[in-house]
Amino acid sequence: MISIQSKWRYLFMFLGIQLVVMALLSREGYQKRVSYFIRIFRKPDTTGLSGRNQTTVGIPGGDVYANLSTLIKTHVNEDHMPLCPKTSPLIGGPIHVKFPSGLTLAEVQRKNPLVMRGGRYRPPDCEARHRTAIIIPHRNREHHLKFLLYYLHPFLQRQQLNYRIYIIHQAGTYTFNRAKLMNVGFREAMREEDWDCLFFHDVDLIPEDDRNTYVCDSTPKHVAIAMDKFGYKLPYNMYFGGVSALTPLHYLKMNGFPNNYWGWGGEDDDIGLRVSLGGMYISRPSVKVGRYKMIKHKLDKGNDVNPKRFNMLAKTRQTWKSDGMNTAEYELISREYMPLYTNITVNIGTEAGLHSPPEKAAEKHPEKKAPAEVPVNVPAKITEGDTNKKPTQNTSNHV
Ligand code: UDH
Ligand code: NGS
Repeated sequence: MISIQSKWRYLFMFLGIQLVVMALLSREGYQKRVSYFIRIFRKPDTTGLSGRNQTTVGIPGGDVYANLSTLIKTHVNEDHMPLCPKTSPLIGGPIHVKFPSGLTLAEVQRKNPLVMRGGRYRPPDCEARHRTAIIIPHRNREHHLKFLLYYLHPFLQRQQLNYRIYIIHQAGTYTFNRAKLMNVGFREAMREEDWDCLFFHDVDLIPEDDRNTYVCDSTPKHVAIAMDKFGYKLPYNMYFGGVSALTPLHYLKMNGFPNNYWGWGGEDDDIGLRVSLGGMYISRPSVKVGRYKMIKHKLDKGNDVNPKRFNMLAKTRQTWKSDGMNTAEYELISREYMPLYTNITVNIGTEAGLHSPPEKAAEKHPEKKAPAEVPVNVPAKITEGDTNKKPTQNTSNHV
């Protein structure tokens, strides 16, 4: 018979063993085994949200930073790094997006310790399968940018991408030109690295599901297909706005984007048309994963609705070969390697051309110096050959 004393002994032994097991499991390196066990016991997802990419435990509460603490910069031999898995084990599905007041860029930086200067990231423990440049047209939207960076950095890290975020900042106060800024972004990103995919991304759209992978398809991809402002569905069939993804080859085939849409509207429809004029189809993610929350805002000062947009759209078939990436003229004002992004400030001129009024934009940024190897007064024309240029990476704040 077991006495009361030995019962206590057994109980303490049992608790002791449990403690040791828990301590072992919580050690780094056992994390994978823990998630393996959780996966075995987890109920199958009945929400219908888990697509074919879902391989890991879901993110508690959709926190985009969950799982990322398992990434630690280790001293691995970069020459012998294994290729990252086809589907990242860090992907978790739906992301809960909210916009807390008081968020600062310093906080975003603190939460993303592995992001290098210029908004550059490579997975620390495996060689990425995909190299993606994010191109964001920008002016006077710092508040939106802060939120986008807060969500986009961890989102891309969860996808184990080799990526960099480029902000293409229009200098001066002349009417905004979203599509021309994208042409600048394409050229400036490609001159820096051999990206295999470019994501053209509005600053106010926050992805809500990390199974929406930021990699290119074999055809141009319209990505922001389900926005909250449109009731999470496409507003119309040919819609190509918000976020899209193209390979350099797709971009060349459609002669990039138009340069002549000044002000709001129509340029995204023109880009959509160019895809078919370039002999390509549009691909899209599923509406379950291509979900975005838009940061609410009004039409910006300096971005009035473009009254010429319908006339211009009617002529795209005649103009796309003579207006696009082959005729994009601009003056690079600066390239700054900020902690969370590369900031490219550019003079894109006006409807009357690049040199009217030429000095104004530069005068507005007297503190910004011209980059050493790009002469400011020489219009930067894009040629096919340029897309493969790959100078050495400079990590200083100003080039
Ligand atoms: N953008 C800026 N600064 C500007 C204007 C536009 O950074 O001054 C960029 C930014 O990345 C933005 C994108 O260009 O996300 C698209 O511009 P938008 O957000 O103004 O366009 P959207 O169609 O919203 O998303 C317009 C809201 C009201 C339109 C009403 C027209 N009937
Ligand atoms: C279309 C615009 C697009 C615009 C889309 C959504 O009408 O540029 O609405 O606009 N095309 C033209 O005006 C020709 S939104 O609801 O986001 O303001 O992207």
